[in-house]
Amino acid sequence: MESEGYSPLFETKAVKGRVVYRVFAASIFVGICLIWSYRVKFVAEGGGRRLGWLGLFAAEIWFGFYWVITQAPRWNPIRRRTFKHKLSQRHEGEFPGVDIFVCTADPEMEPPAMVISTVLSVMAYDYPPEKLSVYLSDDASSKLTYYALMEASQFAKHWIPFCKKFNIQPRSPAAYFASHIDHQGKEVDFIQTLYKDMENRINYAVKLGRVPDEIQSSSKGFSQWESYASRKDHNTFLQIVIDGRDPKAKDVEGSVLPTLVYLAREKRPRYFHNFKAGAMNALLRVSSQISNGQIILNVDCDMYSNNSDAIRDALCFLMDEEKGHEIAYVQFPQLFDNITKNEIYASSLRVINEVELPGLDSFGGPLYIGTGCFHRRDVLCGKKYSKGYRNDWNSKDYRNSGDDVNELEEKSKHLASCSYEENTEWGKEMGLRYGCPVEDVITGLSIQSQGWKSIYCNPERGAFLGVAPTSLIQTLVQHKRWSEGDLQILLSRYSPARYARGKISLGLRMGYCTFCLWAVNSLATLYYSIIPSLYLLRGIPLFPQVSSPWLIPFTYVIFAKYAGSLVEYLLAGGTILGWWNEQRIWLYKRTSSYLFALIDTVLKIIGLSDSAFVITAKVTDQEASERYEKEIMEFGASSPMFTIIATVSLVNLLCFLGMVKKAVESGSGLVMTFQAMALQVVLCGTLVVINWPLYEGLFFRTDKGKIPSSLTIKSFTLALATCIAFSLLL
Ligand SMILES: *[C@@H]1O[C@H](CO)[C@@H](O)[C@H](O)[C@H]1NC(C)=O
Ligand SMILES: CC(=O)N[C@H]1CO[C@H](CO)[C@@H](O)[C@@H]1O
Repeated sequence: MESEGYSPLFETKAVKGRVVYRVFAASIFVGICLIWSYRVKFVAEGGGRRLGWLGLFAAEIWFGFYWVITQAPRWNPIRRRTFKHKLSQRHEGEFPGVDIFVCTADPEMEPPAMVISTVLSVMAYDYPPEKLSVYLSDDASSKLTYYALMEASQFAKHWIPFCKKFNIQPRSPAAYFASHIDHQGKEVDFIQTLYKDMENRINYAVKLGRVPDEIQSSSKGFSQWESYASRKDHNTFLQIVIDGRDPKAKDVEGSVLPTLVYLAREKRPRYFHNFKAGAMNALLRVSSQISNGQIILNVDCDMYSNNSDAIRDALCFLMDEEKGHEIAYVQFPQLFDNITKNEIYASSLRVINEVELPGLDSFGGPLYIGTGCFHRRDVLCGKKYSKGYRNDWNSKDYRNSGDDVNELEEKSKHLASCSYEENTEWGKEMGLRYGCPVEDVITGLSIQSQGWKSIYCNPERGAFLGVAPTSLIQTLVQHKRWSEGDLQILLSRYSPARYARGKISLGLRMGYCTFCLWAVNSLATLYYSIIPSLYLLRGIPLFPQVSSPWLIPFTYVIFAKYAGSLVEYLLAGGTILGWWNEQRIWLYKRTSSYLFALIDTVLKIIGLSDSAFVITAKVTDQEASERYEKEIMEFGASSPMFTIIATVSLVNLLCFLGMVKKAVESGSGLVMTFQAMALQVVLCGTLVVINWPLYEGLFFRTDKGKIPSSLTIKSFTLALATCIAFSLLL
């Protein structure tokens, strides 16, 4: 659709099959209404049975309501495609500056060698290097990370020209050499040797726990650590490691290098540091003095760039002459490169990436998920949307090339000091918003509420690849933080249920609620996965009998819902076993992570607890790593979360076995029991089957990843006590 010489830089297409989906969804909704009417019409008699019945009804009301909410992202899905050749034809000479922020916070969980591979991958984008600046924020203020960055700055002189000459992908050296084992050619071997040597030096220093003295004395940057008291008490360390405007800073082919900056903001025990949001805001200010790029890309330190065109993809949206000026940020999906085929921890976020985020794009744009996102600097710094706003890409706001670098460093340091933000709007209306464990989502919501749109960009070749959790506890802890943060957004002043009304569309508000209500799901799920089984053990039916026509809506809703979710999962590129594994993790997340998130949020509201930011470890030991590759579930630790999921699984096992035993003993047989309580038998049986890996971990395994015996005893006792108490009381 070209009109009067304007030809857009991107196109938007509706996904086919929407009508079919809507009819299907409507049929499920009818089924849900019938289930509700059944519960109202036949309220059970008798104290005990009635109680169980009403609880189920409440759970079904919740599930129905939540299901309606989750239809928003599925209602109107779209796909976007960019035209990068048009972008270069029209704008090649006037590209804006791009500042890339990489955040790290712990050299043990996030090894320096991994961090610099990410840094190198983003330095090697196909983009004019004089317009590219990379900032590493190190909240651990670790000499080791700083040292690794110094090494990387030397290696970059070989790596960047090598990448561009041979147009290799991906441009993270670690990922490249891991995936191209059988490469040929002297040049490749040379670079690989350089890389391996550097990696060895860095890993040696890490193993030693300190940077060797001769290296420290050879570089003036290390002297900054003289004032260092502890990780939580030190000055700002700021070093322009490569100054792109320095005529001497050239790679081995004589081309300009991107600017590279190390920052460890000031920390004092008296001042709260606001985690990653605080680090990002310090970076925003410091970078405004050094390069002041109009576009900001932020990536986590484990998320290397897998697609050297990603900046150009993002610019196709932001620089589009017609629609570009209303777009605040362009979010790429969070993808992972260590996912096993059947994703035992469901960590690929497949449905979120392929269904929910594209679905929200049609209602005003995806959430900001904290990594792989291109922002407009102005907007991130608090600019409100106004009609007719036009960005001037030509405003070259660069410092003079003659400025003294040392002076610049000294001048910029106070911008990263603890007290700088006192009595300012930083963290409130400017920069990333503070006070929420998911600072990214709340910031995105607040930007959208100011009238801006966002875009979801999901090119065929994944743009950013990170490290997914490789054990059950990591997965559960990560989801606890996410669901807790999202729930806090619902209760915060930015709540998509209240504050955002009239500011963003209803579809988008429902979309946010899909995530914000994760934690609330815990109660209904816990009820549904325990109570019907206990009633089954007692022989009390809570669902229609096989002979009753009311069984039809139940069966239809269950069957259609799961068939729909399976198809969705397969279309998103998953496997059948992967889907099955996801159902298991879904159960575990809801009964543990979400439950704890809900409890913690309630405690926080009544003032009894504080939230903390937990970093997910990016390292695993050898044996655990082998189990991960064989898709064997990793427990290993003792955690209250495991106690819950193990107890629930054992309650179901005991109920199922008890039911079979009773049915056989009473002579009436399994057929009679099934006719009277078909759905309870199926539900309990499914829970037993899906929990199989857990029973293995409890009883059969002998490796280190099994469930500790103390936990086995504890959860078995709890489960047995629950069953007995229930039998006696009812
Ligand atoms: C990452 O890039 C490589 C090419 O270097 C590609 O083969 C691979 O599919 C990409 N990964 C993802 C997840 O898209
Ligand atoms: C850090 C980490 O755990 N990386 C692992 C990702 O998965 C691959 C296998 O798929 C392992 O080899 C890595 O060690």
